[in-house]
Amino acid sequence: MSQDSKVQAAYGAAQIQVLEGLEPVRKRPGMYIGSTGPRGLHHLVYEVVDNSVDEALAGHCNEIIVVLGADGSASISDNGRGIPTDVHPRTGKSALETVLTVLHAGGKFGSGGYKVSGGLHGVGVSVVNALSEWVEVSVRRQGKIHEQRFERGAPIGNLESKEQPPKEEKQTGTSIRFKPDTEIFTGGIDFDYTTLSSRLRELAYLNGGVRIIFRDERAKSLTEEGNPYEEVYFYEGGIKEYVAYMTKEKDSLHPEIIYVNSEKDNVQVEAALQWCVDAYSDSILGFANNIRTVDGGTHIEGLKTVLTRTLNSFAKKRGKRKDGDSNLAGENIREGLTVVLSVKVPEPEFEGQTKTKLGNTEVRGIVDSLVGEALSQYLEFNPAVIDLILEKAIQAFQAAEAARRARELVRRKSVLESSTLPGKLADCSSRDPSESEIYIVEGDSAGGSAKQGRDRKFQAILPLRGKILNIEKTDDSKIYKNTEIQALITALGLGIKGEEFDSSNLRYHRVVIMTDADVDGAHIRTLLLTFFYRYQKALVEGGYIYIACPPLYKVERGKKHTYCYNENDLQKTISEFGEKANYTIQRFKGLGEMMPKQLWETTMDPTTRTMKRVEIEDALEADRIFTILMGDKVAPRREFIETHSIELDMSSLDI
Ligand code: 0RA
Repeated sequence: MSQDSKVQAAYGAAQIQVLEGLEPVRKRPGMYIGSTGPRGLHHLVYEVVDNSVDEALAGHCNEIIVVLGADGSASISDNGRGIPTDVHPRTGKSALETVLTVLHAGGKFGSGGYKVSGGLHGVGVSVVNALSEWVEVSVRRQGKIHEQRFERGAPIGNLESKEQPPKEEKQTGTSIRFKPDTEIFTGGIDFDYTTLSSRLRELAYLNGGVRIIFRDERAKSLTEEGNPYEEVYFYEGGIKEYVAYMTKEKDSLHPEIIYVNSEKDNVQVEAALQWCVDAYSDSILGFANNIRTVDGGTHIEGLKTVLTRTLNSFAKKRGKRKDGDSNLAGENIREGLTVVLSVKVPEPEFEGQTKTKLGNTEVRGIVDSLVGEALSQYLEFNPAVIDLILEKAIQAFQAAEAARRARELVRRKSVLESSTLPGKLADCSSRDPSESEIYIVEGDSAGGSAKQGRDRKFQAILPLRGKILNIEKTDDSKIYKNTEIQALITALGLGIKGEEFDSSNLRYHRVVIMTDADVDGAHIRTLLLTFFYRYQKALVEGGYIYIACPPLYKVERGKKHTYCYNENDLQKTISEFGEKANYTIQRFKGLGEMMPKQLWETTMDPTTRTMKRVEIEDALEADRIFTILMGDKVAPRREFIETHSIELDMSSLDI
């Protein structure tokens, strides 16, 4: 055999092996990327980005550029060392080709250290290759540019190498461009800007000093001037800046964010903590190897334990608690606390159905001891800070005690647990919560229209008078004394604040907030949302809360009429109706002005109405927004309302 044909034969054999190697991925993509829907699609980008982040974690890369191409491709470039291109003597293939065509090959070439890969993602770039119509890889390394193309997993031709232009000789890096395969992603391959930008921003926070540039070159995203839309995420302060962002609307209890960054037994622990004055809940955000651990795990357990122990010990030392006093509870100490905790573990174990809970038992003790040391040291040197934190925790402790007493009182009177429904509730006749809905309306006159207009079989009406209490600013004991809130709690079957939510007690599976389409209405709606969010977050998370969309105008011409839900609608209708002497416009100032039948037709009839389901896309963003809207700081609230014009467009609230 000639040299040439030998090479060809070897190449042919290798190619077959490759196809066999990646075939299972194309056959059962779900096994590798979870789904072939939008989640799986975005997973492809994360997979490649994770490799660049690994290169950054190893200290060889500080810039990652992600571009969504006009042709439907995504490209991820970094200035790392570049994937090695030398030929492996046994496989006869370059390292690059191996990484792209052999399952799980990525790690073998790595230099150890922490890897994002191996965690939730970590299936390897070869999976991206297998599920792409094509992939183009370009590597700058050792003064050369090496390029290779793949189609549906198979190499098209050999690795081509050419000299780098002399000026760029020292530049190194990897660029991977791919177009997801529509044969696999049958639901479409349209990347969502917000989904990707949130994750990229998060990665930039978690890896301080790494610059992530995100550019969208797709036609639909071009700016008015016709340029691609571009954002740069770069946070030198890392998670410290993350905490600063999360708390920027709140009043901080201490001027400096408490920051811990150390390592023990190869586990790296980074934490940033900030207590704020007027926040009642805590936000602890955990990550392991850059992956958000939604369900917590050993790192979070370690953090909570050490916070409780350290602060109780300071409370004694500083004479704030006497020997006989009971300890401050973890919740008391964490009130108003925002933390980002990011650990990097060599061999992470992710547990739970969604693999978002860190399982490594050794991490609990490591976080406990490292955070404990740093926190104690910081607090020793900042007695004013510890006193403020303790004061807040003790207040929380006392409020919790008061609330407990109030709750017991309430329980004894069995207001919450009795079956006596509030007098002003016009209940529906159905007893099946899954088909029942309750409309919460403002005032008796709107309540009257709604009662007459409803379908009483499955629609209940609860009119509330005036503005309900602002729960952000109130402690628990007051909540139970407020009659409007009591009515809400009993009508819905909510139980005690913060206690495990039992959806089987919920009396209606659709809770509809129906307020006037004006500023007051918007305010009441926000108060109600805040109430649900703070009182029983699971209600919002479970998708039980809805917002009714009543019309603003009725345009009438002769026997024909149209309802308009916003200014746009109105303009469109007017231009369709033509000459002005031809039609009349009625503007509804409130729900109470509508005839019951009108209210039914436009807002309550399931076959014709539109309703918005309230979702917590991002609980933290919601928390931030609630703080802006409900907190004491007036300036940010005004600014927010002005820029988001919440009266007109609830969807911009993202809650
Ligand atoms: C294997 C070994 C080395 C780097 C990489 C892979 C690598 C992979 C990707 C994927 C995207 N960007 C990347 N950057 C690097 C180490 C190479 C060396 O020792 O020089």
